Amino acid sequence: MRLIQNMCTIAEYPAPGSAAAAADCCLGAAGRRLVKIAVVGASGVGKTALVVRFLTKRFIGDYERNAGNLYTRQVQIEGETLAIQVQDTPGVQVHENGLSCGEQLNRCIRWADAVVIVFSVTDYKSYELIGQLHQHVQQLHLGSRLPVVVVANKADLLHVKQVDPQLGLQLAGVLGCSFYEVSVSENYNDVYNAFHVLCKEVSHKQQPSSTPEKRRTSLIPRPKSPNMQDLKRRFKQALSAKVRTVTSV
Ligand SMILES: Nc1nc2c(ncn2[C@@H]2O[C@H](COP(=O)(O)OP(=O)(O)OP(=O)(O)O)[C@@H](O)[C@H]2O)c(=O)[nH]1
Ligand SMILES: [Mg+2]
Repeated sequence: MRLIQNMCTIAEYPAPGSAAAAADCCLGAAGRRLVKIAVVGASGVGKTALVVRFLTKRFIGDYERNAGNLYTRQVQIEGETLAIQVQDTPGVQVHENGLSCGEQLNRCIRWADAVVIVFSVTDYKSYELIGQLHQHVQQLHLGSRLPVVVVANKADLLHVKQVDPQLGLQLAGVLGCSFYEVSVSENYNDVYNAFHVLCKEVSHKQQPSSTPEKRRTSLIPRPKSPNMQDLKRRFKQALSAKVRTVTSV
């Protein structure tokens, strides 16, 4: 694993829809395909811990709150090296009328090719947010279904568990997302798998018809290039026929 860059904020990146963003959309450093992932969820569920674990394999235990940093690393997906940008985000606030997503968070979601929605199994309220958050994410990407993975974190804290992982699995099924129960503090592999599956989904979405298209074009018969020998022969035949006609007259 190679940590390429960190500590940039999303504000430094081109606004979605701009010409710069269009140029930036699929290619990262060194012309690699780029996958942009935003990590969202309620406050304190372990978003920063999850991102740092994925990037460094380490669990530190104490993280700056609402950091909102952007990180980049490379990952191998089906033999191809992709550049991944991971955007940590501030915790979503909940008000009486529902979710309150600030402009910074909305910008991150619009920028992303895929989203990780995190809740903590020790916080039922963070689980209750998942449906609304998923809806909000899809609303900001109207017209294209954004790949989303739901992650239930803090699986190690059995004694203070408030959410049965089955509930998370069922909800993710209803929303059409993948689901991972992880303990960021105790297990790196599950964290890696959650990101890996998401990257794979985005990668396939970025090249939806590459294989069938290739196959289709290879099936279309190419027009034969003119055979010079054959042309010469037919030209000679035509000439001698004319000569014969002339002499017979
Ligand atoms: N036991 C345990 N603690 C965890 C786990 N993941 C995160 N934590 C702890 O949960 C607390 C919150 O983690 P953060 O990563 O800061 O949570 P966050 O979602 O980024 O929080 P905000 O930035 O405030 O929205 C920290 O004390 C972490 O050490 C885990 O899997 N198990
Ligand atoms: Mg954080």
